[in-house]
Amino acid sequence: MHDKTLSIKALGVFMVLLFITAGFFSGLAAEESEPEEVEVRNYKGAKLGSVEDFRENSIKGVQEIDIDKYRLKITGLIKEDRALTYEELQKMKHIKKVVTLHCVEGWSVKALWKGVPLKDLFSKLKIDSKVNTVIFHAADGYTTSLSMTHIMDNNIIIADHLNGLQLPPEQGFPFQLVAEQKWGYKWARWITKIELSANDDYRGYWESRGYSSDGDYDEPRFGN
Ligand SMILES: Nc1nc2c(c(=O)[nH]1)N[C@H]1C(S)=C(S)[C@@H](COP(=O)(O)O)O[C@H]1N2
Ligand SMILES: [Mo]
Repeated sequence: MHDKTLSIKALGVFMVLLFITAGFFSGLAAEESEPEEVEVRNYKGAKLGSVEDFRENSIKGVQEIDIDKYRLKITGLIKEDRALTYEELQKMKHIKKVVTLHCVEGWSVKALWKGVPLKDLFSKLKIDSKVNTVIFHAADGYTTSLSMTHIMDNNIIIADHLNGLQLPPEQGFPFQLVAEQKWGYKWARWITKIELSANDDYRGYWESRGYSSDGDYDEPRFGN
């Protein structure tokens, strides 16, 4: 009888110690793992939409970019072509903006974008003074363009972060053009090449299929 209570007590002590050690190690494991990235939904008083609110509508589906092989090419009417790595672009000055993307399909999402101003990228290059149009080429063969004036006047960025998260593949990882004031089809995703051009008649993928080349979302979507 006496022996039995002793061994029950010993077992009890053993169990308590086991729980304490297990707790200690799981605590350690929790501390070591990376804190989860949390999406920003409010920014300086602005209520933001969610990454979940975008509707995937790309011409060839989501593109998976191998970031080690990725280069952002800058070409066209410049003295020397450039090919920038993701790392080089991460080191450049980034700015944040709250901008709403409006798709012609009728949905829109307000989000916090962070990225590199094209002005800064271009200031490092010897660009021909004839350049008036910037053409964006994407990994899926998609193209669109903005006027150089629109880019400079609005300090247009290529975003690598959305609502505080690294840009998800669906939204164009590694870079999406934040074409503020323009319809969604101007917001090139998966940008691989920026071409400096003097052809202000250039029409990209949707523009050559009837959508406005100006693409101002407060104006009719079809025409010019
Ligand atoms: N490369 C590429 N970019 C693209 C498209 C596309 O098909 N391919 N679709 C455009 C259209 S029509 C819209 S509305 C937006 C949607 O961007 P989002 O997924 O970030 O909302 O991407 C634009 N950029
Ligand atoms: Mo769109």
